[in-house]
Amino acid sequence: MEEVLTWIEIQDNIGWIKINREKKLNALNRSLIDELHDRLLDFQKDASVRVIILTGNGDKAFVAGADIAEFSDFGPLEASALVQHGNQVLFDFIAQLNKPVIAAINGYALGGGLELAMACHFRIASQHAKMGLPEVSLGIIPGYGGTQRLPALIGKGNAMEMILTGDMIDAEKALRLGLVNQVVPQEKLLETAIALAERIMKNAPNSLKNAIKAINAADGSSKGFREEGIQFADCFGSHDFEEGITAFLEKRKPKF
Ligand code: CO8
Repeated sequence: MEEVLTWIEIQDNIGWIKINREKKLNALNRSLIDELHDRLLDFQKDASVRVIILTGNGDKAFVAGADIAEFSDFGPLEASALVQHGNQVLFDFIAQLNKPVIAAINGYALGGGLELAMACHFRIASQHAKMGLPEVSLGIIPGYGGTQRLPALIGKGNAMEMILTGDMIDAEKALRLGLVNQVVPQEKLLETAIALAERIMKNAPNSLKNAIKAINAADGSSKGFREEGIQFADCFGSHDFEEGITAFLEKRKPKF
């Protein structure tokens, strides 16, 4: 039987999606990406859903990144195809969805996991959440919009520091930088997300749709996203990529 990677529910006009791959810290593989797309599409079509809340199962991880094992032997063409597919059906799809999406970050949001949270329209983090874009430690760069959405949220200088060091930051620092909207204790995470959804749902759905479109237009041109795709694919096939990925899979530090 196929693994069920997401759990959904509609309650009081809120569409809930919980990512359910806890043993792998909810790492995003292609099946999970496709399943998330289908769930989001259903919620987009369902008029009873006014706001969507996306969270991870368990209290350890929202999403610890793209599934490293899945792309470990990829060359530039396969990497480019996977990342383009993911961007189209999930990351850009969420960013452009006509209903607000709130990420409730219940733990690690790393690499593709932070990129997923950044594609959402709001981010609420639990106090113990850790965020970062550690791709450079694997010999690649962010490919799911991170090089574009992070500077838009926290400014170019702060984004340079996070992406080039690959360091994780805690929730309080993420709040100071403007990466998340609120930080709350883990046990209050979902109720805080619901409270935000309720404030939003008081407003006109058509206005929310149009406001999302207009705010997204402030992101600048698509040139940056295109360049990210080119540089991302270029990393695959390099010696650094081989060493970075092999080191992760062998549970050791890479030697660059
Ligand atoms: N991919 C695959 N498996 C993962 C991932 C991941 N991103 N993260 C965790 N896991 C797995 C571990 O391998 C482990 O599996 P197993 O039990 O079978 O050995 C299980 O989840 C539990 O993880 P750990 O034992 O490592 O848990 P720890 O508490 O010791 O550490 C960390 C938690 C610090 C979060 C650690 O798991 C970690 O560093 N994970 C990787 C974080 C990372 O580098 N993320 C970025 C990935 S690259 C990416 O997102 C690129 C996006 C661009 C597009 C790519 C498309 C081609």
